[in-house]
Amino acid sequence: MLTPVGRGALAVVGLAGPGAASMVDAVFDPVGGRVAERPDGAICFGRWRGPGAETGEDVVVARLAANRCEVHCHGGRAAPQAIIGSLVDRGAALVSWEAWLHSGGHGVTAADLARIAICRAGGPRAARILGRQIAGALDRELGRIVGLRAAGDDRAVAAACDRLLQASRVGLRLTTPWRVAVVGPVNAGKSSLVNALAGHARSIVSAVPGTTRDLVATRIVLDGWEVELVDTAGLRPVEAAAGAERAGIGRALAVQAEVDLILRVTAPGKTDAAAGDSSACGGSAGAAVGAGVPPVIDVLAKADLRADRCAPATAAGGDLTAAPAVGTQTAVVTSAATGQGIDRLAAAIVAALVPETTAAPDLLSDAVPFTPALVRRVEQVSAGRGVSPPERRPSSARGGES
Ligand SMILES: Nc1nc2c(ncn2[C@@H]2O[C@H](COP(=O)(O)OP(=O)(O)OP(=O)(O)O)[C@@H](O)[C@H]2O)c(=O)[nH]1
Ligand SMILES: [Mg+2]
Repeated sequence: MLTPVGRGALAVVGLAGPGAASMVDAVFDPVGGRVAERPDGAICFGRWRGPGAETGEDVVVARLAANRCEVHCHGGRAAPQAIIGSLVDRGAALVSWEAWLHSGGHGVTAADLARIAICRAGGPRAARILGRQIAGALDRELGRIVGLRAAGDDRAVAAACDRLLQASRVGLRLTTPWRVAVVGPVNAGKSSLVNALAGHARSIVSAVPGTTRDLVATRIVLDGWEVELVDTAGLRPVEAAAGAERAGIGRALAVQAEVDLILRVTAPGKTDAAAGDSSACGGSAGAAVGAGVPPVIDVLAKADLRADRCAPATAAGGDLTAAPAVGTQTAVVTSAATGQGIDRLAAAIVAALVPETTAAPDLLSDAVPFTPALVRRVEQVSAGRGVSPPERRPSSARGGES
């Protein structure tokens, strides 16, 4: 089945392999002639026969070729499953939709892989980049680099490969969200901050310190990029916490090593020392995303309560309206209560996670490797080992599609 499972207006079942059109004719009564006798590209309306005389389903069959058809039926589960069942009864084998996309008779190109990846794209920016790879950007660039190698232009090969490998940092994250941990002392306003960024009440907020006990993940899209915010249990000396809260603090500390960025939240009256173990945050301001240790953005929350406490931030960062740079001591001042600074924080998160968006916009506007195998292919070309030929799959016999 080529369409997502679930309720929908339409479902599409694909059938590929020798005799696909004839197999369809065995269970389908078309208006205007058998599918096997129609030209390629024919659209055939008719009735897919059910088990009884009165049963069946009105469908549209697209004959792509004698060995490749699509059956377009009603959405939901029952109609496509009945159609798939009748084809399997006649000998069709089920294959995954990914295998179907690869069954056109050619090898695995970057465009083929992008067609699969785009189904899992996180946000419009990722979809746009993968759309360009579907249109052939990466295949063309790999071909061009192989040509440069053949012409002996090693310097141009190195430059082109470097560009691709730089772009792959973002490319490898197009189908998995960037992860951002929100950490800090109990009651600092972490959950409120997550809710303000998400625009809905995802995490429980309360005045009781130690409310959040477990990791709470929330996926949002910031400036077109998919980001997973991970709310954590507030940090306080573990001897002050017991049971589930203590376990939660352990998870809050551990997750910081696994994320791309840390938001270190403090509230008025909470110094770093009061944070209990803020040094255990693990991150370091100034580190680049992806360099091993996650970088940190300091967030001074509850700005509405800190009327006379903005001075240190101003002194450290100067203009409070300016977007802060990761790597400086500048903190972002926010208030979940009034919305102050939330947009600025969102911009700072994107700038830290994907600095390429502004620093090197051209890097992502053309060929971008987006799977580890594609990155390896670039590395092979860069090392002078050429491009491995596309994998070829054995052509299956008759194949129904699931
Ligand atoms: N005035 C004001 N109060 C806030 C703000 N953000 C949070 N609070 C309040 O501070 C208290 C704690 O907020 P939470 O968001 O639950 O804090 P937390 O850091 O997640 O707390 P724990 O999960 O217990 O570690 C709640 O009473 C919130 O209503 C803010 O920007 N301004
Ligand atoms: Mg909380």
